Amino acid sequence: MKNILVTGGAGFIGSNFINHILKNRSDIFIVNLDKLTYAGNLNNLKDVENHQNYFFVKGDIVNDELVNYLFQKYEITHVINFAAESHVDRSILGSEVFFRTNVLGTNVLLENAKRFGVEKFVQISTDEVYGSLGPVGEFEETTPLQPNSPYAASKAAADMMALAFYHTYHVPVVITRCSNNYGLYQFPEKLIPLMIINAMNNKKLPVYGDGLNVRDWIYVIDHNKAVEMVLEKGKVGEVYNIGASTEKPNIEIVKLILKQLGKSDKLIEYVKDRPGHDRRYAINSSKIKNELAWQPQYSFESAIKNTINWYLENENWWKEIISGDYQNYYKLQYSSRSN
Ligand code: NAD
Ligand code: TDX
Repeated sequence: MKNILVTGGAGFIGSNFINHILKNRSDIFIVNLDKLTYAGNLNNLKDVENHQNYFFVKGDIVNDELVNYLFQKYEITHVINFAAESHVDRSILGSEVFFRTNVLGTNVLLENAKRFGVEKFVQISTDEVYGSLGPVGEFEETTPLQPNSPYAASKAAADMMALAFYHTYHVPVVITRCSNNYGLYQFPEKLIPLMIINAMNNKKLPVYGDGLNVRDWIYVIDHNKAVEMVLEKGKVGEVYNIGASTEKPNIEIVKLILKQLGKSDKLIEYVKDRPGHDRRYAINSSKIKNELAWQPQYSFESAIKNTINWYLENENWWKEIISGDYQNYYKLQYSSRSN
């Protein structure tokens, strides 16, 4: 039995991970430590909340006393650190909480992993640590880090600390760097859910700059299967890129969403660009494919369709979110963006 401390398990990727694991594995016990910030949502975990191999703890990864207690009480053997402040635009509005959670929080987890001698520590990082690409080329694991937003810089700092704990103390760290995820339960501040929900409400769809920035998209289940594989077979001290080779300019995604929802392109509004906006991401994931035999299984065409349908069928999930503090965030984010 593995006793895994999953942090940030009430967020988008973490909750999909927990749902996936508890449905498919009986040899894993999960302690989910999540602060339940604006992005954490226990509704994502309704199907598993009473599962015998699952326990939820509301708390902060920066709280060393709590983390120490959980390692001891649940005899933690593995850590998967999803917890983070994850939205680039929010990091541009204010960077402090990004440094606190993403850097100090990771450090607290690493210290405890060292103290208790875990078998593996999976640090969930991002392709954004590599910076921005021109029209050609891809991010390799060896690409030098050049983070451009406060979010990306905080994730890069956490990666460096994790690798330092491997080299100095032999903490069995493995780092994953994935490209842009989409799927069920994604908070509607990120491109895809934001555009779906705005379109459903006949609100303007704010496209930054010329709409030609490119992201490399992966369905969240494919990402999580890669994380599961890294947990099992990933070599310690290594970094694994994860992606599905699905590059799309933002405007293409926005138009696809409008088309599927039967809405007019007139809802599109080009707004002022994100400051420091990375132009293009493209990830080379040959290493995880060759060394761990991972392959993405979902096609973009069918998984994006399912994702849009899920938001159509689950208005209760997102209506609760957008009726809360979300409106203040939205006003703050978009009041200064109109061209
Ligand atoms: P998210 O914002 O949806 O969820 C983050 C979760 O972490 C929330 O449940 C939140 O409550 C929790 N959290 C925040 N601060 C915490 C703290 N101090 N202590 C405990 N819990 C805390 O994020 P996501 O999109 O699910 O991303 C998960 C991870 O994957 C992040 O580390 C992110 O950097 C990384 N990542 C995301 C993407 C993407 O496209 N979303 C791509 C690559 C990597
Ligand atoms: O309203 C919008 N309009 C718009 O044009 C929003 C929210 C975004 N965009 C653009 C900016 C980006 O080029 O869409 C693209 C995607 O934006 P986000 O969804 O904010 O994602 P991104 O900035 O690429 O970062 C994401 O991928 C890597 C995640 O948020 C990170 O957590 C992850 O590490």
